[in-house]
Amino acid sequence: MKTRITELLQIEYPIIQGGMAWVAEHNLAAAVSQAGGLGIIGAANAPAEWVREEIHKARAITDKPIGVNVMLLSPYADEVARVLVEEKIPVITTGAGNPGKYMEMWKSNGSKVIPVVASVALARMMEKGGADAVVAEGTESGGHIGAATTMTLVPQVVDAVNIPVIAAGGIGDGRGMAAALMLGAEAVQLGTRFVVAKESICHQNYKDRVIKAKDIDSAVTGRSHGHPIRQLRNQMTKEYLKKEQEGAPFEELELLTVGALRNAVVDGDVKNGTVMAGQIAGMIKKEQTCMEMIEEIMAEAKNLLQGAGARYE
Ligand code: TUI
Repeated sequence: MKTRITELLQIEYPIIQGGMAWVAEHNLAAAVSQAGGLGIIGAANAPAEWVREEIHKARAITDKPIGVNVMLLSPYADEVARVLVEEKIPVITTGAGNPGKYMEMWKSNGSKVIPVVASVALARMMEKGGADAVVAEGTESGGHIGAATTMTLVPQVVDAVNIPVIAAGGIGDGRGMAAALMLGAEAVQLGTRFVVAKESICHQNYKDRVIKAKDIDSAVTGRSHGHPIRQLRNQMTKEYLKKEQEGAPFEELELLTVGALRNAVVDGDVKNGTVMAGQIAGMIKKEQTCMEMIEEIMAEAKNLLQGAGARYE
């Protein structure tokens, strides 16, 4: 399956792995790239030297291209941005903000830059600023989210820009991928499905919680202070949402979540930790290797797309 994204990124399949904080480290990224997709190391809130080491470790596993996601709210974003130049990273995605100030530095170094956007306005601005593609991420996603759904955002972004669009949010299998391509996307980005990959270093408790999740098991915290985060319901979200309803200040709410994502991903505290996952978690039923996931998704999507014309005559 060739699209402008497979050509641009020099990958076999138009499947990209999301840059999930703590989860998207070198083992997962290398496995996704080795399987023909694009693996991404998530810089999240990590210091630049951690990112550099992860890049080196991933390169020791695979010769295939690997990308890095820069989380723009990170206090280390400037340092990470420079490390990506030094390491000549072929593909850079960004999240949770506007990467405008880094664009020239990255582009002139030969990187392909792909901002994650949650609105048509930012997609247009990114195209003007020289982005090679955008990820249009719907509110079904896990973690930090925008307001529009994938179903509504993707076709509106596709209509608004000429650069290729990658769909994200609520996509977990070949049906979702086929649907996204029908909306005009030229690749998909998956996060939650890869959380439960065999190569994912995520704690087994976290993987089990994703696998056991039902369709309406996620909650969104932080709406009151403008940083909405989708995660699976637990004791922590219950307390957080209660406090939010009572009008607790940001500082008090933040106390509940300091280190909480690490506690869930690394230590397996799925009760009081932050279990970020998208709405598609309810459909994810088993651990598989990244290769098995990608091959299954591609086979299903191809089959659906080939039959799509004939089925509704
Ligand atoms: O960035 C994400 N998802 C994330 S980042 C993250 S890190 C974190 N860790 C612990 C606690 C809190 C956060 C977890 N999940 N997705 C990409 C994304 N970007 N989704 C939405 C946006 C976005 C939203 C607003 C991008 C730009 C924007 O406005 C830009 C502007 O400033 O105009």
